[in-house]
Amino acid sequence: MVNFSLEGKVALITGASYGIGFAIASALGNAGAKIVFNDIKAELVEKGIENYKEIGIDAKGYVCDVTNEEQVTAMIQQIESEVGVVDILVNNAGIIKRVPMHEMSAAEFRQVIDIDLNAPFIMAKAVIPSMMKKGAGKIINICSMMSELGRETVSAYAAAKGGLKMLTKNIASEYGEHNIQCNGIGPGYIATPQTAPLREPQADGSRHPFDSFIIAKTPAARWGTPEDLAGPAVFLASNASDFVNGHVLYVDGGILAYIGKQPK
Ligand code: NAP
Ligand code: GCO
Repeated sequence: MVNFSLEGKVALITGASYGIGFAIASALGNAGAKIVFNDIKAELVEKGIENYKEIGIDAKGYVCDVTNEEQVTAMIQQIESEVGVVDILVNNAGIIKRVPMHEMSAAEFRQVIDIDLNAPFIMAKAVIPSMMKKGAGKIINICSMMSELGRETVSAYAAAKGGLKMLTKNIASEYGEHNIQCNGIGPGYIATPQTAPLREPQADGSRHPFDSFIIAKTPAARWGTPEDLAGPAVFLASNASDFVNGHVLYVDGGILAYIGKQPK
């Protein structure tokens, strides 16, 4: 019998007050996991707890900047004493800056790398020792189309998400013998606040050019929703994927497989 249940597991999803993190945490909660999440702003943690309560999930929220190793270590210790050892870590928190590379400051580049790549390292490093003691663990890194492809203005983000794909493979390689599986989810273009600027209707009411571009590039001919990521996340968080390790599962409606629809 394939086991997709997460009963008795503690799942920590970073940056999960809303967006993709909220959808993944909700799915893991509905599969039986105890949900723990963090956000960098206290008011968003409070809002997130309310949002989870509205869908029947009694989540615990913590204020923590995932780039700050001291805050992360303290948060993991608090979670272990208040809730239990983290069985499932989803490194979801992330930002993007859309700036032509020759105009991007080094500080802006570093900030994106810090949140999108250094933080998943800090978070994984904080939970792996207890997973090793327990003899099991699941780490899921939220990668991107930009783990495979580049595009104008997203150099820092692509570098971070490309690095996150390789960090995923390296954690899988280094900790597989401890029955810790580390995989990635590579969402396609998903309708969340992060991509709202790319879907902004034009002054004349027509679609944003990038919106039309993504529709033409996606065999499913639609943007993804955060809920499209729910099933893949439950699969990678469950014992059903115990022999899947170092893999990035692209949930992109087929973008990576498709040359794109010929313009009329
Ligand atoms: P989003 O709507 O911008 O949400 C990002 C979340 O991360 C927010 O809750 C944000 O909290 C949190 N966060 C940012 N910096 C943080 C920090 N230093 N410490 C803790 N939390 C922090 O983004 P999303 O679209 O849901 O994306 C979530 C993840 O999926 C990101 O890693 C993104 O790169 C990835 N992704 C998104 C898409 C897409 O099309 N949307 C596709 C592929 C991959 P605040 O609001 O307090 O800043
Ligand atoms: C962009 C988008 C993408 C998505 C996602 C695609 O500006 O190209 O924000 O980067 O966020 O990462 O998988």
